[in-house]
Amino acid sequence: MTLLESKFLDLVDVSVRHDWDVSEIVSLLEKPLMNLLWEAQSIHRKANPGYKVQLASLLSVKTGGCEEDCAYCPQSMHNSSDVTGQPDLEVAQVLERARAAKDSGADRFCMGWAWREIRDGKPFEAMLSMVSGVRELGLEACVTAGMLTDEQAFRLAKAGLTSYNHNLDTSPEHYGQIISTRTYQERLETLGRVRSAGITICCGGIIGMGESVNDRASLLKVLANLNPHPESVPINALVAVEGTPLEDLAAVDSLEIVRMIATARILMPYSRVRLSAGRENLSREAQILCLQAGANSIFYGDTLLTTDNPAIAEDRELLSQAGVQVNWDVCDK
Ligand code: SAM
Ligand code: DTB
Ligand code: SF4
Repeated sequence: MTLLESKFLDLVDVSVRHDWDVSEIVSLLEKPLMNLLWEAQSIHRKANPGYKVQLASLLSVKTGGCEEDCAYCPQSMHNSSDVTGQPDLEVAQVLERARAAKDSGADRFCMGWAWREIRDGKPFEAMLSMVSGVRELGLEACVTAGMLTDEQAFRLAKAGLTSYNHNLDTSPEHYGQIISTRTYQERLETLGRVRSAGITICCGGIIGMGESVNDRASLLKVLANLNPHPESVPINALVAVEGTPLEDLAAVDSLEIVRMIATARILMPYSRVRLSAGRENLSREAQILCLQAGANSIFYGDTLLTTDNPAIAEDRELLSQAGVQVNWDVCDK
């Protein structure tokens, strides 16, 4: 870093707040783009020096047939997408995929179950073995599997789980338009159980579901006012899947994603902000703007849960063109 850069960064304020109100956040989301980018980038450079991007690989362990009615989700049994219930993957298959992810350079392995809530029994015991197996490979382990009890959270923590993903998805005000089979409050309670068990939280949302700027600000307010902030904040753009009630929605403008990421970075300076679903619709330049605005993680690997993600080779080229730091030693071995 040059002397001038370091003198500038000395002046940047990265205080961590938990008392944001919606109007302040709307003002950030609506700032002239250049000013928003300047502010987000300054905070990001000071709080997370070095532009390091975490690569998170994603695998669907239990696919389809979910009882919840999330309007965006191809895995809901209320929707008529092509995704049908599949047999659960077994521990050995999952660990093989985790090893391959590690060999291609991933730092974190995220596993998904299309469940409303975790039930005890054989699949939960298998989940615990997957978590400990992923940790033994030296990767961070993340699980997303719906609601859970205190006891289940405690057992996941004991198995070594790094993080539990449980998204709030949209604002409390817009939630009823998107999901009717569970409440916002239930989501918050699960997050509380995860936190109490000592597991880090991965919690974010989706844009492009017909929400207003106020809704985006309101979601960000809930996230930023959690204390501590979620360690990871995935920002997804809706992947409009045929057969879901949101299938006809137009792809969200890429600059809206940049704005959402920049604002999340300003509100939660030290969290890992993940540029998540929807990258297939983003140009290389839009993705680089997202990284510049403060995204410091991406989903890495050819598929998300049931939909496509950019190919590994394409991402490696993108990241090297952007000059960000990733775990290349592993990739190049
Ligand atoms: N069933 C669990 C739950 O809902 O927490 C875990 C799996 S669920 C598929 C994980 C997250 O994926 C959802 O909370 C949502 O944010 C995201 N997601 C699902 N479908 C999506 C889509 N079509 N576009 C963008 N994000 C999506
Ligand atoms: C998150 O926020 N996004 C990921 C992960 N957490 C589990 C899931 C995206 C799913 C996109 C639609 C699909 O592939 O089914
Ligand atoms: Fe089920 Fe999760 Fe999909 Fe909702 S988002 S339908 S809870 S898999």
